[in-house]
Parts: sequence; C-alpha cells; structure tokens
Amino acid sequence: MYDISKWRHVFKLDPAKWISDDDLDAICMSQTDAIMIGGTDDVTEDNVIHLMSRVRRYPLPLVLEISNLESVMPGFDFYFVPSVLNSTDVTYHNGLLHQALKEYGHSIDFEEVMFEGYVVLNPDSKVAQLTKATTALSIEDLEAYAQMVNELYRMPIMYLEYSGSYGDTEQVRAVANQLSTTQLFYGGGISTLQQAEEMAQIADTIVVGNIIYTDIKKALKTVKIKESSK
Ligand code: 1GP
Repeated sequence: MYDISKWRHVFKLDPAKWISDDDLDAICMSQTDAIMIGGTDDVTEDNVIHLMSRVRRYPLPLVLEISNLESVMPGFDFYFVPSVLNSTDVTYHNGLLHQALKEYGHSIDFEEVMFEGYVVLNPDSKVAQLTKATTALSIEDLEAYAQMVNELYRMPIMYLEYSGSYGDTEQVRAVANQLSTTQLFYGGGISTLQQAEEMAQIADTIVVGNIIYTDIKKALKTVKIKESSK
C-alpha cells in the first residue's frame, strides 16, 4: 500500500481536458509522487475511465478525487472525498457523500477512502462558484477551519484550494501552524519551480494542475522540489 504521508508533489489531471500521449508520458515518468484525477466541469464516467486506463500503465499511485457520483468507478488506489468546509451549500459538505453511502456504502473499502477538509479560496474559480463558497476569509477564519479539521473532525487531509490563482503564503502558513496530524495539501496557480518550492516549504504536499495543459515544460520543472527537503 502506498504511503500518502510521504507525498510531496502530486500532478492533478482534469479528465475533461485533452492531453497528448507524449505529455502524459512525461508527467507519469517525472518522479512525481502520485497522479490525481479530478475536475469540476464535465467529469463523466467516459472521460474518467479513459484517462484512468492511460495512466494505469505507469507504476504510480492513482487517486480519484470525487466530484460527482456518476464518475466513481473501481480501479483507483485511493478515493479522495472533498468536504468543502466554507461552502454555503450542504450538498458539498456531506450531501453527495450521504448519497454515495446510501448507494454504494455496502461495497466501499474504507481503507482506500480519504476524507479531505477543503477550503476554497479563489472566488473566481469554478469550484468556488459551484460550491457557493465564502472565500473572503481572515487568518482567524482559516485557523478555525484548521482546528476543526485537525482537532475535531480529525480528517487525514486538509486541502487549501486556490485553483487557478497562486495562494497567499501567510494564509497557508497560518493553516500549517494549526495542523499536527492532518496532512496539508496546497493547490493553485503553481507555474514555476520557485512557486512550487515556496509552497512546498509550508505545505506537506503541493498539487500542480493547470500548467500541465498550458506549459508542460514548466509543469515538469515543479517536480524538482523533491530535490530540496521541507
Ligand atoms: C486544482 O488545486 C489544483 O484543483 C491545482 O490548481 O490547476 O491552479 O494548478 P491549478
């Protein structure tokens, strides 16, 4: 079984976006620690199964980050279940999860399922709009979410999601300082090695997404954080 706590760098692939075989090969052979498949719009059974089968050729941990019930399928090493803590719609706290457990609870291997305490911070991102997230959060707000996740809900992962924009290091550091057992994932706007290193100094794990599709060479360079230690 793979040890998620050792992951420093993850590439997130969006099943709704096209990627060439060469680029996918470079991503999967890059020494990243894991591949996550996930997105907000147009995540379907067809495009998830297609991407999964292409990535499965590589000996890498593969995660499905669940965004809807239709696209959940066997074959992944892990299933990450986001609970968007700053969403104003209960669907994204536990509504989808409740529905999933009603339908599939009897056949789930809970060893493979990781609950993520998500906080969405870029108001312009699709995920913020979909989940109706309250993104104008103070440092105190963020610290309270971190305490909630680490001390009370005791979730294995907290995910600070700045999707599409580079985050605020002061906010990320404030959250990191509250977490003792929960693993902090940072994702959003990483497009250079310098940004990757900066966030990797603060968070346990960084997630690199969109730059894969806009500048593959820059995306591949972000893996080099693995040469420096946290
Ligand atoms: C998105 O957190 C990931 O869910 C990564 O963000 O696409 O901005 O790199 P970017």
